[in-house]
Amino acid sequence: MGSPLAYPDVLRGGSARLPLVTAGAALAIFVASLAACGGGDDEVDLALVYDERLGGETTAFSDGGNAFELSARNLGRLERRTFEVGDSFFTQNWVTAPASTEARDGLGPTFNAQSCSSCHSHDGRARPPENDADPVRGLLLKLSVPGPDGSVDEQSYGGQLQDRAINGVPAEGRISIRYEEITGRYADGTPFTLRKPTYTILDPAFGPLDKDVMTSPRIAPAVFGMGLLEAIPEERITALADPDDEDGNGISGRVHLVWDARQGSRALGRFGWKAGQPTVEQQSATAFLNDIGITSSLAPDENCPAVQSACRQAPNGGSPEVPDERLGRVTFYVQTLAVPAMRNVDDPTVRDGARLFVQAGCAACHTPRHVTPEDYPIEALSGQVIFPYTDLLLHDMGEGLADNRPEGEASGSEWRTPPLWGIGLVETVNGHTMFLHDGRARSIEEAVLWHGGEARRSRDFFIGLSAEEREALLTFLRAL
Ligand code: HEC
Ligand code: HEC
Ligand SMILES: [Ca+2]
Ligand SMILES: [Ca+2]
Ligand SMILES: [Ca+2]
Repeated sequence: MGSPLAYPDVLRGGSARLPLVTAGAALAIFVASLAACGGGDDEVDLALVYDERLGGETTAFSDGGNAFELSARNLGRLERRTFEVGDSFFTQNWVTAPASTEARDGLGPTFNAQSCSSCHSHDGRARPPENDADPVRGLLLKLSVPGPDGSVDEQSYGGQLQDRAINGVPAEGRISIRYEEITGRYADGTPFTLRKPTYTILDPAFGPLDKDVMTSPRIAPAVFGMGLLEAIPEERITALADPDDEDGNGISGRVHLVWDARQGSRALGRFGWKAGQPTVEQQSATAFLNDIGITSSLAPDENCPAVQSACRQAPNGGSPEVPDERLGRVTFYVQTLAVPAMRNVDDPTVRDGARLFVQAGCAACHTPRHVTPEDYPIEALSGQVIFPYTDLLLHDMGEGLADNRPEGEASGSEWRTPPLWGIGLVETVNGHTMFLHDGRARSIEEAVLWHGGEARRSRDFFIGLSAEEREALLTFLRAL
C-alpha cells in the first residue's frame, strides 16, 4: 500500500484517505476494506457530491426531449428576450451570399454544417456517423502539422476538414471511420467489448494529406450550463491543478493557458475537448468560422487556405458576416441555457453509486461542486452552487484515448475533464448513448472502461467492483 488518495472536497475527517490500488490482489483487499468500513457511509458527505439542482437556481426541471434547451429559470424578462434572439441565431440555417436574407448570408465557402444546432441538436451532443453514407453532423476532424503549438497548414487544408461547400467550391473531403473490437473482462469474469476507431479521409479535393498531418476527431458536446462553467473563478481551477502530483494520488491536472483574442492576452482555457478556448464568446466565434464559414470581429478572415482558389474567390456576406451584437446574443444564449435537474435523488442505489463515484477516485477529476462569485456580471449565474463534475483541467488519459495531436499546450494524450451533468438525459434528448471526445463509447459504461493514464487506477477500481456495485455507480451517472 502506497501513498494515499485524498479528496479533500468530498471526504471529511481522517478516514478521507484511500490506499493505492495497484493490481489484482491489492484491489480485492482495497474493495474488501471499503466494505468493512460500511461502504463509506460515514466518510462521504453526499451533500458535497450532488444536489437535485445541479445548476443552482438556473436548474430546469424537465426530463423530456427539451431538457437541454430551456433558459436558466432565474433569468429576468429582458434577458429572456435576449436569450430567445440568440436561440434563433443558434438554430436557423445560414445561406450562401449574396442573398436577400442579408442577416443570414455568408455560409462557407467551405463548412461542416449550416447552423450551430445541426451539430448541437437540441443543445445536446452529436454522435459519430454509423457508416460512410450516414449524413449525421457533429463529428469534426481537426488538422495540424508538426511545429510549435500545433501549427496549421495554411497552404492546403487548414486547421479543420470541411466536408461541405457552397455551389462551385469543392468540399475538402469526407471522414470515414472503421472500428476494431477490443475485448476485456471485469474482475468477476464478465466480458466486455470496446471499439477503437481509425479515421481516413475520402475524396481529398486537393490531393492526399501530407504524411505528417495530425488529425483529431471531435464530437460536438452538449452546450447547456456554459456560462456557469465560465463563471467558476480562475483561482479555484488553478488551486485544483497539481501538475507535479505533489499529493501523490497519481493525478496531475494541468491548467491550459490559451490565447484570449478579446483580452489580447493569455487566459485559462475552459471549452472544447482540450480546453482550447478561454470564453464562450471565442468558442462561438471559432465555431462560426470553422464550422459554418461565418466571419466575425474575433475571426475576421474567411477560412480559405492558399491552394483553394474557388474558395478564395467566392463572394462573402459582409465584413464581418456576423456582427458583434449578434455574436453576443448567441453567446448569451449558450451561457444561459439551464442545467437540467437530477432525477431519483433519494433512490438508495443512486446514493450508493455516488459514494462509489468518490471512492473510485472519479471525483478527483470530475470535481462535483463549485460556487460562482456573488458579483458575477450575469446576475442569474452569480452566487450559484453548481455540480458540473469537472475540474476544467487537462489530464493525461493514456495511449488508448490519445489522438497524438497537440493543441496549444495540451499534449496528444491530454484531455479536459468533461462535465457530467445531464449525461443521463443524452439518450432522451439526442436518441443515443455515444460518449467520449470522438463518440467511440457506446454507453457510459464503455466510456469509463476507456479511462487510462492518470485515470487508470479509477478504471481498475471500477473493473474490480461487483456487478451490483458497477450498476449502482452507473445508476448514479444516469441520474445526473
Ligand atoms: C460542425 C459541427 C459543429 C457546429 C456547426 C458547431 N459546433 Fe460547437 N462544437 C463542436 C465540436 C466538435 C466541439 C468540440 C470542439 C473542440 O474540442 O475543440 C464544439 C464545442 C462547442 C462549445 C464548447 C462546449 C464545451 O463543453 O466545452 C460551445 C459553447 C459550442 N461548441 C458552441 C457552438 C456555437 C455557438 C455554434 C454556432 C456558432 C457551434 N458550436 C457550432 C461542433 C460544432
Ligand atoms: C484523471 C482524471 C479522471 C478520472 C480519475 C476519471 N475521469 Fe472520467 N474523464 C476524464 C477525461 C479527461 C475524460 C474525457 C476523455 C475523452 O473524451 O477522451 C473523461 C470522460 C468521462 C466520461 C464520458 C463523458 C463524455 O461527455 O463523453 C464519463 C462518463 C466519465 N469520464 C466517468 C468517469 C467515472 C465514472 C470515473 C471514475 C470511475 C472517472 N470518469 C474518472 C477524466 C477523468
Ligand atoms: Ca463566409
Ligand atoms: Ca479546412
Ligand atoms: Ca495529485
